[in-house]
Amino acid sequence: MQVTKRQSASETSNPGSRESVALLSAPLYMGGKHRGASLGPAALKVAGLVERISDLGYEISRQVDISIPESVCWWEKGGAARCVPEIGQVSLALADEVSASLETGAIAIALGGDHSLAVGSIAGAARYYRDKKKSFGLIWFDAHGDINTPETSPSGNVHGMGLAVSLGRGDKRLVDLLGFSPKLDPSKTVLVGIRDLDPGERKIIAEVGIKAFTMSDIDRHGMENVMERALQIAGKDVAGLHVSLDIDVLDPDVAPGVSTPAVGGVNFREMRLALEMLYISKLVRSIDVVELNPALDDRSKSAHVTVELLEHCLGKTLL
Ligand SMILES: [Mn+2]
Repeated sequence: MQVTKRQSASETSNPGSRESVALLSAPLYMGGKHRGASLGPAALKVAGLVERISDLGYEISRQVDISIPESVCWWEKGGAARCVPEIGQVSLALADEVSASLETGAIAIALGGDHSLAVGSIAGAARYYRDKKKSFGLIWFDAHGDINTPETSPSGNVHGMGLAVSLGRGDKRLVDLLGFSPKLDPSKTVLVGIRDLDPGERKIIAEVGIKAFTMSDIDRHGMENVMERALQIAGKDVAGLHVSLDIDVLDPDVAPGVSTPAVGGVNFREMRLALEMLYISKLVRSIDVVELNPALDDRSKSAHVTVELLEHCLGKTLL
C-alpha cells in the first residue's frame, strides 16, 4: 500500500494580495459501498470548479491530488470497521496538506470522495489550531449523523463514523491520528440537516453533547434562524470554522448523485442561504465537499449544483 501525492505546477508560495484557495483532492471510496464517490473531484473540475473559484478573485495557490491505494479491502475484509489502515494512510496525507495549506493563509478545500475524508481534513485543521493554541468550530451538513462507532454501525463503513472519530470515539487507529484526541470541541460542534440516523447515533449525539439541527428544525424555524444559532455555537470565540459539506444533505431532487440519498432534504435556496451566511461570518477556513457520486448523477446535475453552492460559500452574491 502506497500513498503518493501529485502536486501541480501551479503551486506557488507567493499568493500576493489576493485571497487564496488550496484544492486538495482525496477521492476516497473505501469509506462507503459505492466506488463512484472516487469520481467526485474529477466531476467537480469538469463542472468548472477551478475556473469559477478563480473568477471570484481567488488565487488557486495549491492543487494536490492525493492518490488512493487500490485495496483488497474493497472486496470485504470483514470486521467492525472496513478499510481502516487504508483510510488512515490517506487521512495522514490529507491532514498534512490541510495543515500546510492553512499555514499559508489559504482556505483549504478538501474534495472527496466519501465522507471518511473528514477524518483527515479535520485532523489537519485541528493540528493547525492546536499548534497556535487557538480553538475552532465545526459545522457538519449531512442527511446522516456520521457518528457511528464500530459497535453501533450497521455497515462497518467508515464514512458513517467520521464525526464520532473526530470527537474521540471509534477505532483507535483513526481516533489517535496525529497523536492527539479529540480533534473537536463538542461545545463548538454542530450538525445541520440530519434526518436519517441509526439507533446508536441518537444515543451518541446525546452523550457527547453536540448540537444537532434536524430537518424538522429547519422546517419549523427556517434555515436563517438555524444558521444564526449554528454560528452562535460553532463560531463563538473561535479563530476559524471547518465546514464539512456532505452533498446528501440536499434533497435528492436537487442532488441525485449521492451514494446514500435520503428524502426530505435541504432545498437549493436553503443551502445557498446557509453558505452565504457562512461566508458573511468570515470564519470559514477549511471546507470538505464530499459524497458526490458522479456514477449515480443525472447528467452532472449534482456536480453543477455543488459548484454553484461552493461559490456562495466563497463569496458569490446574487447582486
Ligand atoms: Mn456524511
